[in-house]
Amino acid sequence: MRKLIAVIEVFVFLAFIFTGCAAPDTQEEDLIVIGMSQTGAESDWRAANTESMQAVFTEKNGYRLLYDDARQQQENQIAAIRRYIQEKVDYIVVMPISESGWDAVLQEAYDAGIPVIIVDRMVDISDESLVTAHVGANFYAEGERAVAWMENEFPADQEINIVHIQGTQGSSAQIGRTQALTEAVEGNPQWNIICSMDGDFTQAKTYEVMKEYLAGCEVLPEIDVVYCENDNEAFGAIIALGEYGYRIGEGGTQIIAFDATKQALLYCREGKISVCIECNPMLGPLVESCISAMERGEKVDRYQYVDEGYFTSVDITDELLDSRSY
Ligand code: GYE
Repeated sequence: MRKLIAVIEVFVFLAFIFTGCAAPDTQEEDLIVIGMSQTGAESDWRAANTESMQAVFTEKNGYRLLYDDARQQQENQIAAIRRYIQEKVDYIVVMPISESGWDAVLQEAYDAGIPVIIVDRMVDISDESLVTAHVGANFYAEGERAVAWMENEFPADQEINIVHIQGTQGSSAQIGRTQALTEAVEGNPQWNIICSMDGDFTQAKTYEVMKEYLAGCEVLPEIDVVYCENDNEAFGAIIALGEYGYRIGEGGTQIIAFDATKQALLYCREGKISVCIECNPMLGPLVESCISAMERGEKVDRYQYVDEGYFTSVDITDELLDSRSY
């Protein structure tokens, strides 16, 4: 029996040599292991962001991607990072739900010698060196683009009523976009925020809070602008406003939305969304080039921002829609 096993072992060994195949273990060992902690799946933007990462971190490209969906809970993200540290992954990639509360766990990753790349939103930490790089967007600049559109759209002496629907509280996207609006309102005595709500970046929550707000008004207010901090919030707001008889678009209630996903661009072409402020979710290639540079021993820039713009109905061409994959 033992002889038979030995013969089989020799045969398997020769088969690997002659077919040119490496044993599966060796192949696995060559892969760069990425532990990724994604915020959740709250929006179309998020789905596109996850897909963009999965498209580049493939075995074909030399990677093994471990993926964890934190379902919008920071404690789930922290638990996933701790698991990745124990598993001794090569890199940790985090899309942080909020800015605060990361010092301890990122220190643990640092002590374990695992580089951490923060993607999309930022973290607010006391020691910057705990993070190797941040790949994402400048959310304050996005907010400034929305404010510039408003300044251009409404005459300076016109009183305007704004409903502000914020994103997930404490996330960089919420903080930056909110800050730009708050500062603009402080500088424009004619601009009034008549209501501020948390839409948590989802269509369902925004539909709910918007309806609740309108249901609680004795007289329906005139609303000139709804500043939605992402597209899905805009979709929810449009449905709720429609149910209360609001006329959406120029001359009525104008919707501002952030992200510029395909569905929002289609709405923009129809006039349902007046301006789409772009936020690019396709960050996978940039994160991958950052990691491959580190693999080659090169130093990478700590902050890497993507270029973004904005769109109004005149910009929505068939080519743009065809080229939009998300
Ligand atoms: O705008 C929103 C998502 O952090 C930039 O999060 C991201 C934001 C994006 O849920 O749709």
